[in-house]
Amino acid sequence: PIDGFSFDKDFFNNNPLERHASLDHHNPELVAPLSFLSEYWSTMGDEQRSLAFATAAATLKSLPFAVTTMSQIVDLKGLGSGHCLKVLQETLDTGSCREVVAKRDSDKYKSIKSLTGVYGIGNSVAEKLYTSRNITRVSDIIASWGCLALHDERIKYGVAYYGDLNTPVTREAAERIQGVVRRELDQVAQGCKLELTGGYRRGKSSGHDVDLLVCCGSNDEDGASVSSVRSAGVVGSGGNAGTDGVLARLLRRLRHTGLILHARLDRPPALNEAAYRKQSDRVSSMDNYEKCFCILKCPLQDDWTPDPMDDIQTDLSSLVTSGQNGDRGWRATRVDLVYVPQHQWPYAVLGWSGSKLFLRLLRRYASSTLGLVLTSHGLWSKDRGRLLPANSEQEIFAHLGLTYKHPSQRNF
Ligand code: DGT
Ligand code: MG
Repeated sequence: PIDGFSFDKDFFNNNPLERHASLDHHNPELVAPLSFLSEYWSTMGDEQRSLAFATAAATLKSLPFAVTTMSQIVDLKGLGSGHCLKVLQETLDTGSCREVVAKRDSDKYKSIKSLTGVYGIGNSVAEKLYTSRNITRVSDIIASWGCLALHDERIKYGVAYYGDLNTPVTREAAERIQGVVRRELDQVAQGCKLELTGGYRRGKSSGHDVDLLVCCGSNDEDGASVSSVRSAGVVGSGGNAGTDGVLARLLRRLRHTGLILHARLDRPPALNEAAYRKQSDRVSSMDNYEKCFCILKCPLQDDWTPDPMDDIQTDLSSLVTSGQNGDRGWRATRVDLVYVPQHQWPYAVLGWSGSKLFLRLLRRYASSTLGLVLTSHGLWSKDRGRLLPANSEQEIFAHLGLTYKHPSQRNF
């Protein structure tokens, strides 16, 4: 017993997926340095180290008591090697950690952090810009734009709307986006589901983007065609031309109403069941749904309506000017629209509700303990490839032999 709590350490250690990780936990001071180190390594492109610190942070988040001495935690599973323990010891002893302070203040980290904050710039491009072009800030990108040869079109918009896109999106704003998308979706097809997932579903009050899943029932599962979306002015990638599906029609409406600043449609080639399973052997969070990565105008007030006649700028300097105009009734917001066929809905909702670490642990558990393959598309037995159907998240947890976990407890 610790401070009156009866804490079953063996159960805690042996059943990591039965732990509850809520936003409001007992150890914010100890979680902060570990979360920072996870974020640090993710920014610097070392996902393995990032994962180790994220796992340690999640372990502390799910403890039912506030840690006061190292003896309470030294033998907890999930705290990893001595490195995390050292960080925790110093934080408990002194209230801070020198490694965290040094890393947070390092010039390279600050630069890579600024550069990867640009939509469309990942670690490797940021690293190249920093090392070979001496680019350290977004203003450097703007100043050297002509000679940087950044061909990914998203970057131009990421630079122009940098301020907006790096300001957390409140739940209220996310719901307003859901409202405007709902309005246009209802014009496209009747009775569709539109679910706000990601961190908001786990109870977060803000996030970096708005993750919306769309499902229009079994009669309309073809998603969007590249040709029709291109004609709506949206950049498509890959995929086969097909019939004009819900996502294509939705995007066209959003563009016509003047809500889209940028949109990139991702229509992966159709996969058969065997290919779904093969793809999921990677413990990746990527899936094969048709989706659109957008930057939308999020109204600042409920009564704002977009002007469809607004000029859509495409050159960087006009975009930057428009991006810095804070007085326009909207703010640029990253929105992911994902089209989900009805029979895969519960799996997609589970996959897109996160957290990324929770899903990673769940997939690994399904695979290594049960010999099953779990993805955002379904759950299969590895040997015979039998699909385990589910009508709800509860049924998925039941297939996995786990107690149902409410989204608010999945903040690993
Ligand atoms: P945020 O937006 O910073 O508040 O945090 P989250 O938790 O909403 O994280 P986010 O938006 O990056 O992703 C939400 C969940 O959706 C996460 O568990 C992973 C999943 N997810 C995100 N992007 C993709 C994707 O491209 N494919 C797949 N399969 N899953 C994705
Ligand atoms: Mg999100």
